[in-house]
Amino acid sequence: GFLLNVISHPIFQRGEARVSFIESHPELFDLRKPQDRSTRVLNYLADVIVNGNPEVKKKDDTKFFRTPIVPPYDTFGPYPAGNRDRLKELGRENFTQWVLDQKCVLYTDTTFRDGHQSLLATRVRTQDLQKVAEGFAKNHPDLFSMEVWGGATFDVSMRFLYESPWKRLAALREAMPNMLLQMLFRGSNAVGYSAYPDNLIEKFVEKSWETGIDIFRIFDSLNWNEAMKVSIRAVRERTDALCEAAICYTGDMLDPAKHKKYNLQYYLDLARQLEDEGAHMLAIKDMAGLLKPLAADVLVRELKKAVSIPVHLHTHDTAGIQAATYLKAIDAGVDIVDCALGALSGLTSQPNFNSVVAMMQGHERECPINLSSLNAYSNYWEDVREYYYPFESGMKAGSAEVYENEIPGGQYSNLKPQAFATGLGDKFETLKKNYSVANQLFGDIVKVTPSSKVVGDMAIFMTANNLTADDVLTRGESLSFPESVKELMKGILGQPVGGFPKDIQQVILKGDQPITGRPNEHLKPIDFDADFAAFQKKYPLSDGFVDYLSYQMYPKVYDEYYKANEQYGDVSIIPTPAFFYGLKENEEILINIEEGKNILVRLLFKSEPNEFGMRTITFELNGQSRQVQVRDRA
Ligand code: BTN
Ligand code: 3PY
Ligand code: ZN
Repeated sequence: GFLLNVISHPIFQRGEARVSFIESHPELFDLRKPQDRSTRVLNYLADVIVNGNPEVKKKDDTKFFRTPIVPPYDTFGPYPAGNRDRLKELGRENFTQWVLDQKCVLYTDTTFRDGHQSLLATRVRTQDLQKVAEGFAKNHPDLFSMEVWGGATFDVSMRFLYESPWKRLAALREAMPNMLLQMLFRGSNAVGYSAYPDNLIEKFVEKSWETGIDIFRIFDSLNWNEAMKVSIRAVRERTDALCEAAICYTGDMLDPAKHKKYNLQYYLDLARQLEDEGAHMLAIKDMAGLLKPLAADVLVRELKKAVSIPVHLHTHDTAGIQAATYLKAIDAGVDIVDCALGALSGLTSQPNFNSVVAMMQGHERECPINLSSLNAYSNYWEDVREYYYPFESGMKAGSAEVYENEIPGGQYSNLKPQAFATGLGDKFETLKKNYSVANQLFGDIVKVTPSSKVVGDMAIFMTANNLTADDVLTRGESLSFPESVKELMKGILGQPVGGFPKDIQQVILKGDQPITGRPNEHLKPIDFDADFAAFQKKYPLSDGFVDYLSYQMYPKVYDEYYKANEQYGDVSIIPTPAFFYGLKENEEILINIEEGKNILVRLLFKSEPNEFGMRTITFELNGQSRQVQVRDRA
């Protein structure tokens, strides 16, 4: 067995094995047969049953889950034509003209991306999306688009769910061939938190398109258009997808005390530049939900005059009044608005799709949408949402406080657990206040991933060390600031309008010189041939080039994801309750292990730990008894 392991190892087969090879590969001594899929699934379940899923901090054993009901649809029938068919037929320019010609307002459904990113810390798993994807595409082909990918979904799916973001996209692409699939792209930060070489950005755009993206919503976290040019050009020149460039909305345009930097003229200038740069559509990205109804009226009306591309409005309902913003924007001529299905809407998520459809009944721009069908899908999500209870933010009502702290919806649901993780659970109020103090220290910047994360890091740092803004400025020399804060001040995330305040920059950089050009310019282009080959050597079981891109974005996260997959196989097939909470004694689940092959797993018995701390878990697998040994790490 041992010899067989050695000679079948790729390193040995390439003739590169030395004695140290054997020492450094303890898995060669694993003399068990290669494990099949069901065995690895049992290993995963046994581990969760004994040790819990590390992501579930507080398990509620009294929780009862209803079975979510997938609304009926014609399984064998064809897909009705949707906007993806229209885009293919008309081409990009004629398609956007078609959008402009529509009298009725169009809708993007964000449930599959921003909805759960903003309410459930991005934890929704592929299978819960996939179950309703085909039916939704068949029942609602009249939507403008579905936002399904990008933003935080990319790393969270690998980091916490051990799922491939690329497989998720491919699965949704297959299930929704008639719908436009949209992603959120952070310009020169792609789906990461830092600047990447231009040729990596280009490759990422290309592969995302090939895997299924039809619309790239591109933004820069400081509204620095310079940083968006490479990705805008990549979408235009390397794909047939639509390039939707975003202006991020912050502050309060109509408040004379606040609008020194971020006023109407500022937004109009940005928008015109993006149109000149080649954007097919313009997004107003109101990531924190600060665009009030009266401001929306002015902003949309003026943008519609300033540019001749469709205007797409995105907001978060954190304060609770964003349906009013939509009504004003629709009256002012906005072309498309972003909504999330009822059960995943509201609060830090998008406005309620179902209710917005009802609001529009009788309006001259009403778009015919089957509301009772939407309600059935909302009910599905209401039940699915229960599975994810550990990831709820605890926010119970809308809050006008957002106008002060300006925390983006997608960040809010993460900040609370982050506060608890850093021991600041009881200082959340102070943390929120410090978020706005940190923002002012940085010169009042646009706050959206990744700049929002830096403001959050600074706020945590100040809260943990009991620092005021004055302390930072006067005693800063002796403080060691978080790495992300140093990078922001150095210019690694780009330039805000007017630059960073010199005093804080000096205090934080301590003599290190900031850059003012594009950070990506200083990064060496990747040699894809050599680098990809090295990746394949290190990760022989990867999914190839797309996984290589994941690795480039998040090397450590990818490495852990890869190891989890080696150990447990593809855990995305495990039903969500079992994935997070394991099984109760005598509970039985059905797992679709591959196309057309199901296994039935029942937990029979969990033993006490033996003298070595190992527990024996006894399952019934398709009626046969199977035992798995697991170390109890408690
Ligand atoms: C790792 O982070 O070590 C690899 C990922 C494996 C995580 C799973 S989640 C359920 C089970 N319990 C654990 O503590 N680890 C595995
Ligand atoms: C992200 O980049 O993940 C966002 O949702 C920003 O709003
Ligand atoms: Zn958003």
